[in-house]
Amino acid sequence: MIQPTRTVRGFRIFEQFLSEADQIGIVDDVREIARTAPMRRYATPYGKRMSVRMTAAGEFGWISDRAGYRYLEEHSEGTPWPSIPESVLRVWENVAECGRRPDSCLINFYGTDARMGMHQDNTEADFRWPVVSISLGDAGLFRIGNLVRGGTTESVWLTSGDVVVMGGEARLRYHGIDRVRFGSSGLLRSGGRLNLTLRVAK
Ligand code: MD6
Ligand code: FE
Repeated sequence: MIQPTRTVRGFRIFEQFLSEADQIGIVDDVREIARTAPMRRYATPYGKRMSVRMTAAGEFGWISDRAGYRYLEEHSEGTPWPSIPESVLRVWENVAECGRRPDSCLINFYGTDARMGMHQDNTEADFRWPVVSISLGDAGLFRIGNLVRGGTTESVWLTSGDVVVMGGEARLRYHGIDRVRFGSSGLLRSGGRLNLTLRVAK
């Protein structure tokens, strides 16, 4: 199995895991997904809107609204989410080290000033399965905390082509994106950061 280049509080980080050609291929696949299931800014249960734009692929997409966070089988009434592209499934196969395939791929887009507050990924049915994340485009400052809110944190810059595996004892650690270094990568013509997270939702 391929070894991570860094491990921070149990998050296994594979720096520059994807070649430029791989990255371009995934961006093309994401554009196709966004044509079918357009990116949206969801409301949170607390009544604010997220700054990040989101869509999803797979059997289950992740959504948020005033009623809470959850996985849904459709992105608009009766319309299933697009399937997870092969280019993305291949990444999971290479790093996830588990017997399941993901059934959900959440896609986040960060424009200027977008960020994501500290959170746990805890809406999946079984925390034995890891979450695998792919970063594309502008660099994002990823903050890693603890199993409960608060306490000390460590931050790492995730750059285009980096892959992170959150599993094992790190599976329920708090984490977030403090800021994006807008314009730091040439991958996306108009700038911004894309992050894909693969999960076993159900
Ligand atoms: C992001 N990532 O990188 C947000 N979650 O934009 C996440 O929230 C995340 O990177 C679970 C595992 C890895 C992640
Ligand atoms: Fe997360």
